[in-house]
Amino acid sequence: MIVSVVVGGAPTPITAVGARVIDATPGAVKDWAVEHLGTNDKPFLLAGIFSAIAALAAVTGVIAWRSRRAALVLTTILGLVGLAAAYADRTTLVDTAAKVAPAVVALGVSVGFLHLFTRHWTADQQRPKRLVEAPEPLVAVGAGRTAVSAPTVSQAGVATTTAGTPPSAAAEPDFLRSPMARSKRTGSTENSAPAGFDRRAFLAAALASGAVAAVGVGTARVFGDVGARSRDAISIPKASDVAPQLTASMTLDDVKGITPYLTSNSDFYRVDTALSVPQIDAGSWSLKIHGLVDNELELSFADLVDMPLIERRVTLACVSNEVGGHYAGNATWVGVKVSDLLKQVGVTSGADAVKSISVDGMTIATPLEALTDDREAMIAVAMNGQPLPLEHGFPARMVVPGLYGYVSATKWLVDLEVTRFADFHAYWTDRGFSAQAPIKTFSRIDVPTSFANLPAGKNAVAGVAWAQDTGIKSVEVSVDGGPWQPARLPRQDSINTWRQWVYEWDAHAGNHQIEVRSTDQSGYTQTSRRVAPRPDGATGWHSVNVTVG
Ligand SMILES: Nc1nc2c(c(=O)[nH]1)N[C@H]1C(S)=C(S)[C@@H](COP(=O)(O)O)O[C@H]1N2
Ligand SMILES: [Mo]
Repeated sequence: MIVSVVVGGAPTPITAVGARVIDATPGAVKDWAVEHLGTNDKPFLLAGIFSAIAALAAVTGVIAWRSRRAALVLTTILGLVGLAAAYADRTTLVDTAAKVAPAVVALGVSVGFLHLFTRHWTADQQRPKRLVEAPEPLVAVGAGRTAVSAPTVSQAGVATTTAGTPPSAAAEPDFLRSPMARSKRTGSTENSAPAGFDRRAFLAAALASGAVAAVGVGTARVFGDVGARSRDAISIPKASDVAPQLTASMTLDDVKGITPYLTSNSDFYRVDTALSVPQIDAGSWSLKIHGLVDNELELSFADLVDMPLIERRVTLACVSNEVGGHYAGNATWVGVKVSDLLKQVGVTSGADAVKSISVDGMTIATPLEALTDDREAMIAVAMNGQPLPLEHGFPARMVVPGLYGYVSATKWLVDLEVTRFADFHAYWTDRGFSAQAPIKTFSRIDVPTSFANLPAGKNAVAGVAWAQDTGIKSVEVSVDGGPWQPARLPRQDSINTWRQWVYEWDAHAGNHQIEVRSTDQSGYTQTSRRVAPRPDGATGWHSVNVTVG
């Protein structure tokens, strides 16, 4: 099972337990994890769970030394915890199989092998301290050879030698008469093994459990690859309404060290609560639209991409992004306008929100207005010319320009319910984040980086700024608290995309602090006041300190 996580990245009871840990983690701890561990928070959590499992396994081993029954009971309980977590974590039918099956196998394998490993261990608290076990459970591993040791085990689980209390002849195992075994006996750790310990059987069982793990990896991969195979098999039709041609005049990509205008799929930030990426087969996927509507609708993937498709460049941003942070990315998306879908179902009066649900149970509430106004919110099916990457929501996700991801960008989307804000709860708003969360006007210095050493003279100070659904009007730079100097901006692509900026700085020797701020097209200039991401997004000017000369 451990191998299957490491090698296959497939869902296992471990990730299921992890998912429950994530859900139960207080918001503040989650903020800390997102902020300090970034996208590494998942490996970090898994490493933590593995350590805990290793510790539990060691404890179980020690317990088994003293009482097999207690160890078996403990292992069964742990297996059931994993099974329960896997069951709670299930989503689709395939997903249930992919998650619950490994948990059942894990339970069976761990209990089964613990039983096998310790089958002949007879050490038990109930037994007198220095009793040497009768060797009935000897296992013959080969003609004339038995590999069972029979030292005594003290009450504390620490082995003692039998010196001075020779076992009765009847109780003496064969090996005690073999010269090799005898020589090993003196002072060897072999004596710390419980009665009935069989090294060969132990090795065989260990090998067998390795084989079972390998089969498990294979099985997990077959289940686990459903999404990848489906993604490889589909193609997305061309959009009938395409984004304006992207020209060199809209970017500053030639400035060294600047964030590229378009973020590649592999560089795109990822923030979600999914420990194992949901695996969805587009062929069996469907999207339900229901709630306060005249006609409910259920669309297959083919139905969805049969509708008119639009192509737009949109910059997504995460509310957890700190000043200077990198939880934002700009991509070309293709999808179906949410307003087209809502027209088709007919929204009834009184509705003011749409609750979207992902296959893994994420619930996100979006204001109805943001889904129907001219920002052109979409159900996206392609990202930068490819079907959505699995990590970014394959086969379909929401993209709503101008709203932070946690109130809009539902990945692995399966359900849309037209409703009222007053009538339900959503995942993040239950954890202290605001229900309404327009992206705040923001700017970041990409180059130079903090603590860089620069030559005196002309240096490019550059970065990105965004104010989705409003548009960036200007960006200014201040050095050492001096007057704000205008940065140069390329031609605006769209109000929903970030804008790169550059300022030619004539640097003099010494230590300097460079600050940036932007003004959006509503006339709002970023405040210097630093606030944390919770509850509705960070504010403050980004600055870097550099040494010149
Ligand atoms: N199913 C699901 N969708 C989700 C999330 C999630 O945890 N689960 N996180 C949201 C958040 S907080 C953000 S910022 C965006 C990030 O999208 P990305 O990972 O594609 O960059 O996805 C949103 N959609
Ligand atoms: Mo987010």
